[in-house]
Amino acid sequence: MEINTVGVIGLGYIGLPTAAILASKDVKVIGVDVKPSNIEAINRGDVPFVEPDLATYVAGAVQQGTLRATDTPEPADAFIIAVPTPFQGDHEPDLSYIESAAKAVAPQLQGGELLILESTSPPGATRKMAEWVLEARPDLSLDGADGRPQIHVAHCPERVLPGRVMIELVTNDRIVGGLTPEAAQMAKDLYAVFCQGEILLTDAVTAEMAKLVENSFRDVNIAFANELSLIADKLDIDVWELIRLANHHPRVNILQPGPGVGGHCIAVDPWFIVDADPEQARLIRTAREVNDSKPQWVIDQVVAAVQGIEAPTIAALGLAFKADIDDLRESPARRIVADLADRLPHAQIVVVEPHIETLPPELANRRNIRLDNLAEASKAADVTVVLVDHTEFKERLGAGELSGTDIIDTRGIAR
Ligand code: SAJ
Repeated sequence: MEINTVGVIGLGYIGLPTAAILASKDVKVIGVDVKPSNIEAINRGDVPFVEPDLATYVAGAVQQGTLRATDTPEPADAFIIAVPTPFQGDHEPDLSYIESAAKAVAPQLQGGELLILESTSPPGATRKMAEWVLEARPDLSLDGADGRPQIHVAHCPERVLPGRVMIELVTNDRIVGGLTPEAAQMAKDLYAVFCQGEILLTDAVTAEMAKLVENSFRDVNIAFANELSLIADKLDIDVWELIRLANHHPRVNILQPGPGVGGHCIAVDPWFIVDADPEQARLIRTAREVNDSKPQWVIDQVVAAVQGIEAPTIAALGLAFKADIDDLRESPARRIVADLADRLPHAQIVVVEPHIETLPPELANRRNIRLDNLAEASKAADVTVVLVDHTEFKERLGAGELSGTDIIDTRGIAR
């Protein structure tokens, strides 16, 4: 079946770029979002968040008439579901957004359509999505049984890096897992419209796990580096020198320790594997725990460093979840600053974050936290804690700035 019209459900960090790139290839795209301000912005040709080059694609597609945003799904040949999958309770996946999307799409189906789940999902979520659709539409089927028209369901996880989305959508290889081989092949044909990477076919659960495993691999390896940083501190050796030396071995490649793991993927996805098999996923769970406990260790180090100083000033360098971005969501640095302000009410905390103009809500209006530049922070600080390895910090600390203060360096840039 030829796919001329695609409904994209969820116009966020993944849905909107996917919608825009398909529309740029002359596919008619109907984008669906629950947020009226997003719909209005997109229909004006604007993008409601920052992602390089995306604005050009969206403005072009809206002007060409190939992309339109609305609040309810409409009939289409294929649907791509790109909604959030956060966790709830004790790190259990929350599939309620997928369920709502499935129920919203179901009334639009006639049979023959392709449904793709793009959201990062726990194993079994694609089948669950199909079940929600078929509950609402018992007249349809996955296999054509009893003469009921078929729908084709596949999982195609996104793997693009924020900041490089428009490039990586085209160049990355993709994994496509079908509930049936036919569904996988149909999804491959659709992605081939814009994806120049290899498109690899498998079943839906393997595709779900592949995405989770990629991020867990990284989490486990960062946890190894973070654990080494604690051991090195006990032994009074430099963990960065240790890792640099060990990495000279041809088959060793240790990642970097830090103040903890931030972002909305690596700190979340491994829990989906733990939830799927709590008994066996021991290493994956421990890695999460090691990485999640690192911010507390950093806080304890700062508290120890200011002991005995009557009214200490602490310079906190960086709030973003990683270097050279302005994204503060799920950032360990943010948690460390907030907790320090609670633990040390008599201290002044000067936050330096060159990528923002105002502090996030939970840090703003706190008597003992202020945002300032590096020069001012450097003048005032008794103790400096490096939380993000922004290029600007690397250059200026490398040039000896802040060398007069006691430095707790969670990123290894002040040496
Ligand atoms: N970090 C360290 N030490 C390191 C590397 C990273 O502490 O050696 C920390 C970072 O500071 C940050 C966190 O880990 O707080 C995550 O950063 P990241 O750059 O490793 O990854 P993300 O979250 O920006 O994007 C990841 C990518 N996944 C992989 O590299 C396997 C991306 O390709 C995925 O598309 C994305 O997750 C996602 O959406 O799942």
